[in-house]
Amino acid sequence: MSTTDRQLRVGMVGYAFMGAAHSQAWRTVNRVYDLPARARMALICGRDAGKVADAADRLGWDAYTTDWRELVTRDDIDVVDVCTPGDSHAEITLAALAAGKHVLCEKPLANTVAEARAMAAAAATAEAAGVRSMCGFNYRRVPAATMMRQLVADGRLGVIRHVRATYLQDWIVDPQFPLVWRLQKDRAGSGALGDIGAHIIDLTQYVTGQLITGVSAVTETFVKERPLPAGSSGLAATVDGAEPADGTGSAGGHGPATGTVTVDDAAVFVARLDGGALATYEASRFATGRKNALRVEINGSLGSVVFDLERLNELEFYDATRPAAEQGFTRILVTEGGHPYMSAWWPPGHIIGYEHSFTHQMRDFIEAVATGADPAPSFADALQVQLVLDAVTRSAELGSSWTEVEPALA
Ligand code: SOE
Repeated sequence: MSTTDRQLRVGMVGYAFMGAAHSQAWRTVNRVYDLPARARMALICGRDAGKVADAADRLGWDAYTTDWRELVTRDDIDVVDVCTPGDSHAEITLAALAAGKHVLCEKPLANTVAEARAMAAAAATAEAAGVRSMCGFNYRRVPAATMMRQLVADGRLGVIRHVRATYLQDWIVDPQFPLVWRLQKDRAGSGALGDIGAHIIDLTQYVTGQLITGVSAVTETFVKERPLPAGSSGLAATVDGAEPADGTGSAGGHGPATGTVTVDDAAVFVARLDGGALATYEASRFATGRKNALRVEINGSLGSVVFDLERLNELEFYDATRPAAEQGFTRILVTEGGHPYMSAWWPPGHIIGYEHSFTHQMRDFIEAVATGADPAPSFADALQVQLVLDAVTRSAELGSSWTEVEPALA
């Protein structure tokens, strides 16, 4: 229970998968953590009045609107939470920052580097006036992933030599799966690369404290034409067939017409990090049997560590400083009160799940807003991820030629 009366009135735009995950977290966070402010789920926005009314009721919001411009300018809103497809992140976020609202924006920050630069610049200006902004790379807040960073920062791995990251899904393996908005470049920016590749770029840079400086990449679109979803513009359905984030149409079955897939189905690249490590990345929606498999392995001069989202309460740690006879990968159960974020949850051994990463995200954001601290990942951090995505795309277009990541301060 929070011991404060200070309220942060949240307005959220979008109510599909991420909107539901964020709602769960806003609902829970003050019941679990004692924080300097209490989030109030004041207003939710979507374009379709009937659907957003239902979402408000189902997800626990006080009121709803169909006009995001009203939401970002209302005097009784303090925080704007952007959970829409990428094509509206920049417009909503820039308007919210201009209105003096704190902003939490889902990943990837934007669809283009130009948009991300504008958002990072606006966030820097707003920061001087006490306005905070953060990008929603939630996997940083899985306790085992946070602990992985601590092990690296404490020097337990020594000099980092290798980073090996994969994020694999299979939800579009069927060529008859419809042409949903995530498969449209103008709505999503890119495909597997920006949707799930962005997560492993952010996570590995966060864990190692090293930034990617250059890449050599290949991308592929295995199925180039797909049926349009019936009863919609063809751009509306979400990954799980739920309502689109902005209520732009139905997500039902599909009809006879087809359309062109304009994003990558898979992206694979090698990279150099500024601390000297060599890294490999694979993001795919065609990894048959892999539903949401994110794995990161780091090898250093003194040890190795492995995080696997399908076993998110654990870390595998190899400590090369131990006597040879005792060496081997050790499974650490990350459920002790002393582990990151865990003191507020259950007794040791009582595991947590995917949704907790969002609760931890809201915890850190509320604390930053209430205390005036800088939340991370900042929009500047998210711009850097966007620059890596851009370098990967350019490299793939140039037949995998080595491509430097543009500096953020260009
Ligand atoms: C869909 O591919 C998706 O929901 C991503 O958009 C999320 O960021 C990821 O956490 C799970 O998969």
